[in-house]
Amino acid sequence: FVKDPKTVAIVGCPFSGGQPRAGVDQGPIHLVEAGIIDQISTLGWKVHFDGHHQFEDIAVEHDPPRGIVKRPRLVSKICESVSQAVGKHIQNGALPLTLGGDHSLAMGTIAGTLSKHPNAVVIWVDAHADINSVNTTPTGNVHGMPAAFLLGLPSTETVPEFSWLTDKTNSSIPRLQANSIVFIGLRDVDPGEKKILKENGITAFSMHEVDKYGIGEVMNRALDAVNPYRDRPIHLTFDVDALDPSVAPSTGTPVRGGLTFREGHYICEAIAETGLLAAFDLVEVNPSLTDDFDVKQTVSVGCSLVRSALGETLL
Ligand code: 6HN
Ligand code: MN
Ligand code: MN
Ligand code: MN
Repeated sequence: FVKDPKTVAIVGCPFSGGQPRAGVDQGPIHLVEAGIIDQISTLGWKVHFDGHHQFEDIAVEHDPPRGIVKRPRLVSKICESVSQAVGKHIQNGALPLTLGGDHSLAMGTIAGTLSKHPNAVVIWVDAHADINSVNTTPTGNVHGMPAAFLLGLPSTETVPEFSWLTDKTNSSIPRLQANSIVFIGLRDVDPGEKKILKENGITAFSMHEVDKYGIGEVMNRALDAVNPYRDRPIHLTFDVDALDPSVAPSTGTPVRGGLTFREGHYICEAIAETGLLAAFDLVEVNPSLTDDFDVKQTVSVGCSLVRSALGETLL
C-alpha cells in the first residue's frame, strides 16, 4: 500500500495534553533535530515533512474535565485533526510516521489508518496497556485510555467530545476490533485494564512472556494472533517506555524491567520483514525530564527504531 518511490510522511505532534508532565511536546522537535529525516532518506525513502502539526490550543479553564477524563476538548480536537492528516498521507500512498507527543495521539493516528485501511491491525508496544475506560482510569489522563476509545468500550460514549470516534452512527472510521490489536512489553497494567483485556479476549504479551519465550517467538505469536495470513496492513504504535529505562530514560512514566535495545529493534525488524507496515507512531519521548546525556540516548534509540521499521537492519 506504500507507493513507489516509497515515501514517509512525517506528522510531528508537539502535544502533551493527554498527560500532566510538560516537555513531551518537545519530543518531535528533538527527533527531527537529531536528523531523523536525513536518516530515513539515506535508507532510500522519500521524506515528506512540511513542519510540525499545527493545532489550536484550548486553555485549561475552557476545558474542564468530563467526569474524571482530563482535557477532553483539547485531546479530542488534536486527535481528530491528526486522524485526517494520517488519512490524507495514506490516501496519497505514503507511510505516515507520527512523532509524539503523548500516547493519546494514537486515537488520531489509528483512526486515520482505519479510515483508509479498515482491515488494518494494531501492534501496540508499551509498558502500559493504555486501555483504561472512563470507569477504570485511576488518573483521568487520556494517554492511559486511547485503546479503550478506539475499541468503543462501554463508558467511552459518555465523553461526547470524542463522538467523532465513538459514535458509529455518524462515522467513517471503522471501530477497532478486539481481535485486531495485540500488545507487547506490558508490565504496568491497572487492575481494571487486566479485566478489560481478559473480557475482550485481547492478545497481550507482557515482559513475562518475552522472558519465557524470547522476542522471536513472541513476534511470531503476535503476528499469528492478529495477522495469520500476513495480508493485513499493520499500524505499529511504539511507546518508548516499552524499552527499559536504562535504554530510553527520557519518558514520563518509566517502568523498570523493560525491553532491551535489541528486543525493541527486533519488533521493528520483524514488522519490516512482513512488508505490511502501513503507519508508525513513536511517542512519549520527553526531553525535559532528564539530563542531556539521557535525552541524546533516548532520541537516538527512537531514531534507530524508526530506521529498523523502515528496513535498515534487514539484509
Ligand atoms: N502511557 N495506566 C496509567 C493511567 O494513567 O491510566 C498510566 C498510563 C501511561 C500511559 O504511558 O502512554
Ligand atoms: Mn504536506
Ligand atoms: Mn502508551
Ligand atoms: Mn507507556
